[in-house]
Amino acid sequence: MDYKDMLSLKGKVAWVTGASYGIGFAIASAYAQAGAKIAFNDINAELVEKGLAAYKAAGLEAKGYVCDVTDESSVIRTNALITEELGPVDILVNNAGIIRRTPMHEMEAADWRKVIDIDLTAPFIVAKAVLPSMMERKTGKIINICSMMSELGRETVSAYAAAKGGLKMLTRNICSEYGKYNIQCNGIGPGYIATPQTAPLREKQADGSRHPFDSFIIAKTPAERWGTTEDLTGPALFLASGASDFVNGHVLYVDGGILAYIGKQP
Ligand code: NAP
Ligand code: GCO
Repeated sequence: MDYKDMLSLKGKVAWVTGASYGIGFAIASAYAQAGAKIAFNDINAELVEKGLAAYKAAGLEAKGYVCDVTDESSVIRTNALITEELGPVDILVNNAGIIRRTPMHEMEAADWRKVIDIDLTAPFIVAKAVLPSMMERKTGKIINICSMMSELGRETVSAYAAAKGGLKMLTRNICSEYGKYNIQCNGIGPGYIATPQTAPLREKQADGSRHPFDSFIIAKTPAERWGTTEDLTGPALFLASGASDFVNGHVLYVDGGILAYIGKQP
């Protein structure tokens, strides 16, 4: 075993969904630096252009595709294009996601369905598209971006928690069903990470003080800080590489210790 090359992704094709910016961009950038050929998609041409410019500015090569991950025919088409242009997908990261913060008794069913569609049904659709080739080649890594809400609830995020809890179980089921094909499916459960998705929770108050939710997260996190997108890259690289070939059906929480901690004592 050459431990030096254990985390190398040389020659691998990685598809990271919703990776024009945020967590997906950081993970795809790490994979590119580890030697993988990168494909990413986003929901419209403007975001894909923005993503392509960001990869270029970072000195990295990536191919961008316009594809809504909830649209099965578009996902199948995109998978075929990636296969033609880069090769069959070896590593899939189901990263695209949205959140709605609304008290459950006020939430429209249409909004609930949208969150479930993007955060839970889409990972099924994209994984389903890449699985046949992975099965045929007897190799593959599928990484689902889960959440603290795969384990915990909180006010206003019912649909998101239901979707991310479901995604944890989809992770275990893909592992159960396809482990015999040497396919590993694992999750990453990020703690509270500073990205556009969580920006409203960190907005400064009118008097310049911290948002109460921001202070709450600092107090809930033994590391006493928000995570950065870079904090997720090492774990994501591990789960995409040969170093994790016997790790399957696991959710790796990258949360600065939130899940281990009862919270700051008064
Ligand atoms: P983000 O900044 O909002 O990025 C999400 C990306 O997914 C955006 O590029 C978004 O495009 C794209 N997307 C949304 N719907 C899509 C669709 N139907 N088809 C294709 N792409 C779509 O979010 P993030 O914070 O980086 O989060 C990435 C993932 O990590 C999500 O699954 C999120 O739930 C999860 N997560 C985040 C945190 C955190 O603290 N930030 C913690 C745990 C888990 P638009 O710009 O058009 O929306
Ligand atoms: C929220 C947050 C979370 C995080 C993340 C935690 O409103 O509570 O947005 O859901 O984004 O998923 O792991």
